[in-house]
Amino acid sequence: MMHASKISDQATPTQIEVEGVEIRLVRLPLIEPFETSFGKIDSRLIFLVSLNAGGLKGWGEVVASEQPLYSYETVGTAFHVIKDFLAPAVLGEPLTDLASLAQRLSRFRGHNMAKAGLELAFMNLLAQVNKKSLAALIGGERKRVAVGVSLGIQPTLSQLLRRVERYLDLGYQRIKLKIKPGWDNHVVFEVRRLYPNILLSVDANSAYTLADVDHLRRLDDFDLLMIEQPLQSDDIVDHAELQKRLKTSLCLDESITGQRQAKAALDLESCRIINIKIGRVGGYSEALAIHDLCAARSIPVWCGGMLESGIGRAHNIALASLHGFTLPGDISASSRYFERDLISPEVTVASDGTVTVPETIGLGFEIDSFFLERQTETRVYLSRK
Ligand code: OSB
Ligand code: MG
Repeated sequence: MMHASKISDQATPTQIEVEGVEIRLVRLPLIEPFETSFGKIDSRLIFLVSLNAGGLKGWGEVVASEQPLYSYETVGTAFHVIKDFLAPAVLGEPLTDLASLAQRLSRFRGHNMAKAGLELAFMNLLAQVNKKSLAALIGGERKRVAVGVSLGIQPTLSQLLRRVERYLDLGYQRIKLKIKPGWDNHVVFEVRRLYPNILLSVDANSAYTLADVDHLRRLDDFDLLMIEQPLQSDDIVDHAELQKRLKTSLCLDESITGQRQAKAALDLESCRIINIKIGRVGGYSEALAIHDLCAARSIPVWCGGMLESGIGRAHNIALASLHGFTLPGDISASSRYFERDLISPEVTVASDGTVTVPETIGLGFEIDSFFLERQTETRVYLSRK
């Protein structure tokens, strides 16, 4: 297949002997609180994983939050699972490719975000070994990726409208509004009234049930690009029923925890669009498989975000460079969330609403080690026994 991502043909098979795994928790304050239907945060405890091998260091990020609200995983569960199970598995026999890593982690059930942190760090290592950019390593074709912004629930409508205006002025190609009961139809109505032609979507983060179908159907009046994850976080069946009764396309986020769920959702017609988050699906291997599955069925995908630091953001940019990512991703500039990021240069969004895909070897960004050390709250180094 000409356009399939490269899961297995990563240049020459290499033997990578991981000598150490570092886990680091880094606190980054947010420039303003971020509120969704499940809660509100003021800062992000960024979970970094790095792998040392042959004088190289590969960086990954675990996107879990501090509280089990978006998913059952937390910074605490990922810390435990990586330290006690995943890192020892990686520190055993040498690894050859992404598939060998995925295979080794697959015996542990669940904990996708923890697994993804290791896959990200490993792919950053592999990119350096093969002297390629992350995007080139996975077969990404785009030089720039289209981006949109996700706007949290605001205390007032006028505060939301100011933010919509600000991000449109900055060039963002799509506005996504977080919604919940009591902050939905009237808000979407106002935004659509003021901006009749923008790409507009909403994300409910599972705030409704099928009993709300008549309420949700009113969203059909607003020509939305999609309604993201309206129903329960593990549901595929009710979404299929809802999709039948809506004109607007549904997009699944939380429910798609791997390629099996993606296939089931497409077979059942539970959605017409899929949001791919590397962390939620357990890493590159599953993300690439879902991309390829959707591409084969002409289902558009886009790259979701989890308020990542620049390290996770760099991986998202690489992923979104694959040809099937035809809708703007939740990949904002570093400055949309943070006063200062952990990487240099920071991620910036051009006035045409795109982010440039780095072509340099590895991550494509330098780690700002001074700032990284200053913000580090916890650091654990695990090495071969
Ligand atoms: O549902 O896409 C989501 C943030 C945290 C948890 C879940 C979600 C989000 C976002 C923000 O929408 C995406 C981003 O800008 O990183
Ligand atoms: Mg979402």
